[in-house]
Amino acid sequence: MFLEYKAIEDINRALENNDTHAAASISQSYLTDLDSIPLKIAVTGVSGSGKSSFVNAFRGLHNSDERAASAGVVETTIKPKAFPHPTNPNVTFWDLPGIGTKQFPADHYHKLVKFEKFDFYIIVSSDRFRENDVKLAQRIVEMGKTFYFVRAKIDSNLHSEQKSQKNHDEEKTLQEIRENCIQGLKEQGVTTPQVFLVSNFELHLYDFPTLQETMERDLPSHKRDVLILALPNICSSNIKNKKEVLRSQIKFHALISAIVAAIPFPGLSITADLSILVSVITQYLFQFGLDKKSLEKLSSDTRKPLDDLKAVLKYSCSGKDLTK
Ligand SMILES: Nc1nc2c(ncn2[C@@H]2O[C@H](COP(=O)(O)OP(=O)(O)O)[C@@H](O)[C@H]2O)c(=O)[nH]1
Ligand SMILES: [Mg+2]
Repeated sequence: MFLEYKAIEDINRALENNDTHAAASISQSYLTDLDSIPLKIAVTGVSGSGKSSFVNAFRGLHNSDERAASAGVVETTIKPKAFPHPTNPNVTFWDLPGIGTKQFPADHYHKLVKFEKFDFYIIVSSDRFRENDVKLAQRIVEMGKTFYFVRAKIDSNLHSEQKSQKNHDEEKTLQEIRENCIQGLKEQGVTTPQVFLVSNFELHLYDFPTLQETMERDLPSHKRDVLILALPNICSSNIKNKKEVLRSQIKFHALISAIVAAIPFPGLSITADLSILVSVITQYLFQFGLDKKSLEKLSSDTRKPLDDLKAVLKYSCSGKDLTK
């Protein structure tokens, strides 16, 4: 917000001096700066807990996508590996090696993985949280950073419970798992643990929506918008929040477009203006998951034919089909 007010103030000053070029260039650098605010999310936990699947799901990718982190393979991460967000490359997920291994002894871990460069940490487990996960959480707190415990594979717990119990009560099972994790963490010395139950295959269910809200609340405001744009399009509130963030940027695009359109070269202005519009609209299609790859994923997730999904999209932009 502060950055936005400052940019508007500077633009007003430039316009008062009739310096439209300066106004356009302030707008442009404001938008460029927004795109380059980094958000670095560290994800860690033992091999097989669901880290890679979580990183993929958060980025809106199937495990089978070529941009996905490989899931289901036994791997020993030996150094932090970055996975950029497909549409917001300034957002990166870092698969961290587990703490307490030979290469990463607990006492030197924070130096080896350069703790300070991450905005927050997600510790993933698919059963109970291990002593080493807790050690890591304690180190993170010592560094003044935030962490969240994610208990993955909740769908498979519920599925087994459903099979084995006659009077299956989903809410009760979820509460039991949540309390069990919290209790286990308290026993290991975490005073107020926050645990989020998640299925990496159905992010809109269980505690992922609460996890998103908690992350948004905890981040400083200039990073909050970056997170909002990077969240998966799993519910209408995410889409609404993205809309608000993008809406607040429209005036800057519009100003650049208006100034470019005012350049007195016949033929050139309209082309330049259109190319700005097409590029902004294309960017929006990616943000809202309406590009070709995202639509294909949606079609496979919802088992609705791709052509049916495309048929309800009502937009045109200088005659181009932007979903191709
Ligand atoms: N049912 C279910 N399976 C999951 C979930 N997350 C991961 N898996 C499976 O668990 C296995 C290990 O997952 P992976 O993401 O590779 O874990 P990593 O080793 O921690 O990166 C894979 O076969 C995944 O398909 C989940 O939320 N639910
Ligand atoms: Mg992995």
